[in-house]
Amino acid sequence: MAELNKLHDAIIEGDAKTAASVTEQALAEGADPQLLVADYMIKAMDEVGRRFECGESFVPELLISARAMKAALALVRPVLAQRGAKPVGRVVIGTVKGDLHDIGKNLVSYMLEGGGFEVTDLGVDVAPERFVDAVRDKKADIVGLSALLTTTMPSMKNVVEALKSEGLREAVKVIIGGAPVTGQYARDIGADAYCETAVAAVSTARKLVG
Ligand code: B1M
Repeated sequence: MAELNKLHDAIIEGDAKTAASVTEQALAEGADPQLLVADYMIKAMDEVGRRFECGESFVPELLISARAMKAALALVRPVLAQRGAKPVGRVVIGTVKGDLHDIGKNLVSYMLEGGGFEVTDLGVDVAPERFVDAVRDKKADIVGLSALLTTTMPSMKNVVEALKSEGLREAVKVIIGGAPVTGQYARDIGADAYCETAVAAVSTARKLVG
């Protein structure tokens, strides 16, 4: 049996090779991919964040941990995607302008795919007009916005405003998330929902598409 605590520790230590091999073994043994993400990967990144915040580690450590997390996520993604059958809705998702954090956004994207949504991921540093164009082109039911910096949160409001001025606001639901974001902020900017976690994003998206 794969030793899942090794996955947690490998992400903290930035050991991408071990993170990937433990994930691969666990999946081959039939481990639940959502459990791997929620109980080991996210918890490891929480610890990475805590160490950074209290000055025990610095940006290079963050980067190698992020790389290890991505290596493990890349293996989980196709397994989650296989779970979805007929798309239950279309989602356009991205990290807002000025913001390069993509781990949380990727998790949300993969979980939504696993939950049966067709997801178009625009990546990071996405300008409001790119969200608007993608919503129109993909005929999206939901647009998902992620922000990890207090300085980039206002870009979420800019997306809502851009959707309004292009006459698309009534056609699409807006969900937002990311560590500094709150339910109050969602209400303030006129988004439809705030989701604290990737798992919550799936249940919220399902409710929003009825
Ligand atoms: Co940055 N960073 N970072 N960083 N980084 C934070 C966010 C910070 C809180 C650290 C700190 O100082 N305490 C701080 C922000 C402070 C603030 O604004 N209040 C910060 C800073 C300051 C910066 C830089 C400015 C640092 C610098 O250069 N001096 C810089 C900014 C770059 C930029 O974006 N322009 C920067 C850079 C980086 C790295 C590149 C080194 C790296 C990112 C690597 C990458 O993403 N590819 C990084 C990291 C790793 C972090 C921390 C440590 C971890 C973020 C993370 O991946 N968490 C973070 C500290 C922290 O959060 N404790 C920090 C794990 C992830 C699973 O959680 O993203 O919260 P999270 O996603 C969750 C939920 O929030 C939710 O679901 C996810 C899973 O359940 N969620 C959604 C997220 N999006 C959602 C969307 C939804 C729904 C739910 O619907 C659409």
